Amino acid sequence: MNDTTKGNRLHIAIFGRRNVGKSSIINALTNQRVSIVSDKAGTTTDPVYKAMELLPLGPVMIIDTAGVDDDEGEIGLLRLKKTEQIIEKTDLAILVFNFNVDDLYYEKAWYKQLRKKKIPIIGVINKVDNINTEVDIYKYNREFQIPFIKVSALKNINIDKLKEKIIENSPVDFEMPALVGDIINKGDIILLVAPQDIQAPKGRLILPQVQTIRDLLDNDAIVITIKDSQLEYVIKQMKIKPNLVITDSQIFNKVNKLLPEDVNFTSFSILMARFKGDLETFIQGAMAIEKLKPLDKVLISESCTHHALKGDIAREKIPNWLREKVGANLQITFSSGVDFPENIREYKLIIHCGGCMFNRKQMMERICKAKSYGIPITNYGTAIAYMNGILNRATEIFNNIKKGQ
Ligand SMILES: Nc1nc2c(ncn2[C@@H]2O[C@H](COP(=O)(O)OP(=O)(O)OP(=O)(O)O)[C@@H](O)[C@H]2O)c(=O)[nH]1
Ligand SMILES: [Mg+2]
Repeated sequence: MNDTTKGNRLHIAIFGRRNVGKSSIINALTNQRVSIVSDKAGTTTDPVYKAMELLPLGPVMIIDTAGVDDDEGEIGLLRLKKTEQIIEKTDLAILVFNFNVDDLYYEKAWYKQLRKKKIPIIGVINKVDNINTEVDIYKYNREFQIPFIKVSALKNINIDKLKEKIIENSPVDFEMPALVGDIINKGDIILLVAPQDIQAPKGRLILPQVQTIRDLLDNDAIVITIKDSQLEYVIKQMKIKPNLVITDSQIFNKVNKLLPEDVNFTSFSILMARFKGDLETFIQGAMAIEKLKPLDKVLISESCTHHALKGDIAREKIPNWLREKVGANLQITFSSGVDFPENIREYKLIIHCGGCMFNRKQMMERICKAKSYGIPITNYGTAIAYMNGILNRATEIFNNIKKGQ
């Protein structure tokens, strides 16, 4: 990291000649009017910073810059210097090309500079809505060893694909949302329900449980961990109500019935949905269960390869619940580990595990892929909550968090 003040927030800077549509691309990516757009060359003169939540990626800093060909006169050179300084802060660069420019002098110069700093670059050929013939992508591939994507910021063509490329090419360690620390207060009493059944690994807790306990303790909560068989007793004995109950998703229904209605409650898997993925997308994805038809194809995907035991959540429980709801002939396919189908078009829904063995980037790549094909995606816990009719209750706790934090 070359700038300690920026933390882990992914800095995405956008470079290119005047008028190629840099500001328009930023507006399309963010779905907001962050930067001024006009057909006058040289509209953006100073770098424009926008800290924001780039869904489904998470918190990023997007930086718009002045045209790299705006180098005439004293002011031009000063402007260029400012743009060059941005390189120091850039984790990922978007280099925008004008398809009808043959002399790629500026692009090559910037490509070299960024390469020298080992900054990942995505080549964007904008304004494809204006092109009648196919863009000769070989022309670019010969000169630049970077991925290219053709987009139209104006017509919103391939902007989702560009987000996918951003995730694919970004460094792994960008900022992650909190696991649980931001939805609790210091001193809160948090009850964890962790069934130690046949699925539980011998002699230890599973990773989402361990991570949740650690994050709760780091945030000065009081953590009580119990088995589901003890829940009724514990609730009766407790003089004060727990501020939050976090349960294993497989016993969602049971816990829901045992808990008084005014006790907040969610699951480890729903915490993971936000931590590793995108809770909002997963909620929308779970709702797609309602629209499934009896012969539809569903993909159930898990990030680790483990031997499935009797009553396995992915291989047995979720398929049984789905078939009960939709019909016995629902086509269910499984994938595990890094092995994710190339072609996902055929699926009407993807149900993913919490991704505790994945980093956020890996999980995000899958979410973005699903989104760019328009395929709903959710995770185990979110789907189970939905099938049990308790998704609202299980996600209510997140409603109060300030957006973009
Ligand atoms: N047809 C078409 N026009 C576009 C597209 N993207 C941007 N434009 C237009 O191109 C012009 C320049 O767009 P800007 O986004 O201001 O370009 P810029 O690269 O930020 O320009 P400077 O700030 O001057 O360096 C505007 O008139 C936009 O409406 C696109 O995808 N298709
Ligand atoms: Mg601009």
